[in-house]
Amino acid sequence: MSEACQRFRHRLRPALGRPRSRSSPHPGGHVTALARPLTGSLAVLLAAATLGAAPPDGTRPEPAAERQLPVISPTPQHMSRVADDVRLGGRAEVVVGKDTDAAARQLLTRTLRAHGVRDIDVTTRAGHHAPLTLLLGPAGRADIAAALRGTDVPDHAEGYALRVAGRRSGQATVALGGTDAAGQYYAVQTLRGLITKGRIAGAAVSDHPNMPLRGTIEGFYGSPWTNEERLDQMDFLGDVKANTYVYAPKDDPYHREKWRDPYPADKLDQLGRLVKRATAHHVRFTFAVSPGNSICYSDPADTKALTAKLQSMYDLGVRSFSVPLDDISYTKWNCAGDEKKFGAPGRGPAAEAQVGLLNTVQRDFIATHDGTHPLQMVPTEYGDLTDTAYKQKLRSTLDKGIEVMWTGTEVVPSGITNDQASKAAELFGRKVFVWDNYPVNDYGQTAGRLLLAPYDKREAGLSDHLSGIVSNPMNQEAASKLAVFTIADFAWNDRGYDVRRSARQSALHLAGGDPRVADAVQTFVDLNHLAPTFGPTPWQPQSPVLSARLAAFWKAYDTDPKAALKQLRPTVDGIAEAPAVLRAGVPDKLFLHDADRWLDATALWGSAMRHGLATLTAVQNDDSARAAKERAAMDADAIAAGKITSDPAETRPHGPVKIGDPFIGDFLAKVREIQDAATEG
Ligand code: 14T
Repeated sequence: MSEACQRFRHRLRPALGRPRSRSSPHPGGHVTALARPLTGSLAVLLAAATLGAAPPDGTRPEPAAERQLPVISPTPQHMSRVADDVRLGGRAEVVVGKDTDAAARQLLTRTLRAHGVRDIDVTTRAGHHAPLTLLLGPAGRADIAAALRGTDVPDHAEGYALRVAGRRSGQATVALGGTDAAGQYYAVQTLRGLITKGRIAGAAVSDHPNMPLRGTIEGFYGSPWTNEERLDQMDFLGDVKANTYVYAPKDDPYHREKWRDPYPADKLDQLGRLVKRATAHHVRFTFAVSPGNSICYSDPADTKALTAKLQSMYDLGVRSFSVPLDDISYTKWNCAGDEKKFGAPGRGPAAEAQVGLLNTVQRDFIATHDGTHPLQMVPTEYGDLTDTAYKQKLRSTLDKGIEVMWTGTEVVPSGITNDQASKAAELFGRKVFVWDNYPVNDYGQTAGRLLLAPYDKREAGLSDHLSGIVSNPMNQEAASKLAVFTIADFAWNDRGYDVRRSARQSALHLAGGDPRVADAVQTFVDLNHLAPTFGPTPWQPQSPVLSARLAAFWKAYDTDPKAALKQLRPTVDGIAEAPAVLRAGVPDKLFLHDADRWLDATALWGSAMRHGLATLTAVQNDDSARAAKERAAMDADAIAAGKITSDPAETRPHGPVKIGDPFIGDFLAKVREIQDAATEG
């Protein structure tokens, strides 16, 4: 087992010692039977309805244990109700110690403030002057350990235990204990999720990630993210308990072509700000430099140039590094010296040269610099499971502490199974770190598309074979968050992952918690329900909701057209109105910018469909003049929608914006046929 794997080896203590009569197994985790997450708005509404509502006359108050807990994402390993909900008033006391994590503390006070707690006393000793006391620090701190009252503390990096306790006196305590600094921060993130309508749900949570590395890799071709987008990404990654952002934009010249050159001062400045923001959210800003297109492996000056580049990033505060060697040729050398040293070009010699470089970086740079995380690399053979001289060399000679990335099979995989991941781990001689090309949209088939489908077809149990998963997202940072939210959920708790629940939670996150806005988000997602696919057939079903409703509509139309039209109307209205609901209700301005043209197109296609329904209604009423008018309006909207293209400055490749295809187009075509037939008849 590699050093890295040992460091992160999962050791879960035996299940909680207490009787758990109310607990029912939940895939990958345990939540009380009644706390089993309901999907979506129902959960939110129920939570809201049961919190603090006075029971109607003659009914007994609901026992605390039977009230719904809010849905927390990523899905915690264990969560149960142990107390009544606790009201957040105007005052609270936060008890910290010298080992309290600064980021966690800041997040906690910000959270309390955001929920109207104006008077916050941060102290090192509880005075219990305020109605609410929050204890934040290592789980082993005496006051925290006592207040956790036996809540299991996971023996695991980035783990935490949290317990809410109300007292008859009206005083309440919340214990937030981490197994390390990141764990403290994640305890506070979970606390955020437990707050609804001014109340903290009375929960006990024991939680830890199943995969040590979780997050995103900015590793696509085309327009790199702006610094504003990257800063936004750091905040977001913290929210979803992800700890990794790899900086590897293919089109940053200083990352690839000009890898030897130092960053100019202004770029360095921007990177420095980014590193700080990442650190404030327990995100490891991982700097990647890709020298493979021009490096001379046998020239010590090149190795020196590489470590100098890494050093400049170390000086900015970077502690995580990667040397990707993807998308380069290993059938030619870049200098005569390499041919002399390693022989004729080929897979084996290429691996030998790469291993020489990487082991040197590991030994002379990573191992000699305080606080660094294991070096990461991307092999040139990153997307298959064929054993070759290249992989043999890598697994037998590459330093065991180095993380090796792998994309799953076929680069853009339609799924990743346990068998495949276990095979990859065997071939590379260590757990692999998945670079998942999801939801990246930088190649031909994705022209004009936003890929918004939630993460799917990655098998539960992958955490046994992987050291982590990072998403390679779209050129559009904010729009990528819909899918990345679900990927972070899976990487935290693959066995507890539920795609429908995660998709709903992701929509709610984007909607700032508003269920009605989240419904519109999900309508929009349905029209862009795609994932990266190299082949001609998408493996994620496009528009699963709309396509099923349209199929049902045409079936019903044959027998009872008026009823069918009435039934389809809310779906069509939902599409036509979704853009306005999103524009008014989504607080994320970057998302609205990313989605702008797709929202314009959705409004037009929705309007075209409305005119389509009106055309059919007019045909049913034998009103041919009206039918012709509505048909013309429908065609005009469809033509206008078809003219919208993606922004070439933003995306690569670029093309006409696609929405709900082919279903909307097919629907309109059928309306035309019916109207034509009625006219002829
Ligand atoms: F390093 C890798 F793991 C990787 O996936 N590299 C690139 C990546 O930068 C890109 O965003 C992604 C999706 O297009 O795929 C890789 O690049 C390819 C791979 C191909 F097989 C580009 C074109 C290909 F045909």
